[in-house]
Amino acid sequence: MSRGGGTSSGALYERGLRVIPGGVNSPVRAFRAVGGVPVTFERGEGAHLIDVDGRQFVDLVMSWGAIILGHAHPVVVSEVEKAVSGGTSFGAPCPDEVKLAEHICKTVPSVERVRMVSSGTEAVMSAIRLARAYTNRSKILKFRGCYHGHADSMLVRAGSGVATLSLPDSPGVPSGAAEDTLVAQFNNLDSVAALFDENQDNIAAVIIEPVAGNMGLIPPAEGFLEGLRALTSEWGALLIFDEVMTGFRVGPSGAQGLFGITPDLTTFGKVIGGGFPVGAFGGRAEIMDQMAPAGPVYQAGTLSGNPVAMRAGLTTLEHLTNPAVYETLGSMSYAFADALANEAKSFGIALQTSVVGGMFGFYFAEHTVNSWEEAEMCDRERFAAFFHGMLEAGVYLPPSPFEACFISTAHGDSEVECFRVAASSAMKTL
Ligand code: KE4
Repeated sequence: MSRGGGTSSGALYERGLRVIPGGVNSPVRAFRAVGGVPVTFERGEGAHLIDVDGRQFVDLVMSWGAIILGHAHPVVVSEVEKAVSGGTSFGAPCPDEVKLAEHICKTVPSVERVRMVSSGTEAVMSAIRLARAYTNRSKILKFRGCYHGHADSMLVRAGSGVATLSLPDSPGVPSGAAEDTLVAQFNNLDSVAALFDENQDNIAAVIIEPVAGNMGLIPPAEGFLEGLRALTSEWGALLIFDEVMTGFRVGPSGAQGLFGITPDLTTFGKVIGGGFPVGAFGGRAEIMDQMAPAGPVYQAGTLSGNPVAMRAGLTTLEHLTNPAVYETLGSMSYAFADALANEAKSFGIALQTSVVGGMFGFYFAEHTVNSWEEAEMCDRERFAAFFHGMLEAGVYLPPSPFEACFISTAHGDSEVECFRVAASSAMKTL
């Protein structure tokens, strides 16, 4: 039995391998961590994906968190259809880019100015350039297992697909780019303080996923983010919250609102594009106004702020203004995580789960997981077997133990029950 995709997925994958490196346009999709043939999907409907062989799955990837209202949400589709009928990109200002920027600034108090780009990677890359320019320093401190996109300086001990493929770093990243990247341990303030003691006032910024979603799901330990804020302020470094994943997913003002921390810069992506290619970075006006053409720091993009993506993002965020939406997302995440934990318990299988807002994670491990070092000790073989058991039972999980699960407002009790039944049958095979 070829695990993973069915006959048509397999045929398309074979064709893809002949013209696309690895047959995919983003490595983590290739099932390398779990084996088998990647599933090719024809369409999405609410909480479900339908593959090219007509099989339906409960989707817990949701385009890696980008789809928070469910696939093909009727209002998003209708608004996008209206926008696209007026043209797709002008390379000039359009009304919705102002409206989306206003919405983000109103909803995330630390953001007074925001610049739209076309991916999370671009947002992070630009925020780092801005931090270096603003502080006139060169070093950037990141955390082992955190993933911030594929800009050279961030491909150092990164999570997500880099960890999935067990790439220590990436060839092609010149030592000059990597040597200015310092790496600390997530949830370990002493490791951060030590690097500041060592590098003094040469650190331009600390960049962090305030909730680590690229090594499974690891919430910040009590006091960790507060400690980062204190250390960066003490040393004159900027604190960058990479909220590409958590922004508008874990709460109306993202993780910074949830944990009450004010970063200097924030990066966004995924949800703010409503499924279209959008990233953004923002922060205090006195920092952001260093960006060209207001200031000297250059950054640009042909499709930045295009009317269709802006309309999709704005329509999506306008459906997320009621805080009750996040209470529902959070309780639904717990329903999935608890179903998993209960099934594991009934089979005597060691499993750890974690939940933050509209995302949850799990590890096959006896030990609790609070850092990359603990995440990488989880049982990857057991994860791979569980992944395929779930896939066979109609649930599409992220194909890597170093990713988080994402739900949408379209996920409900029937999806939880389907998930529970699938987990019960998958766990029998472990
Ligand atoms: P993109 O360039 O993929 O839009 O965003 C990069 C990025 C930046 N920061 C954080 C915290 C992120 O999670 C990401 C991208 N997330 C991964 C999923 N773990 C995208 C999936 C993929 O690489 O295919």
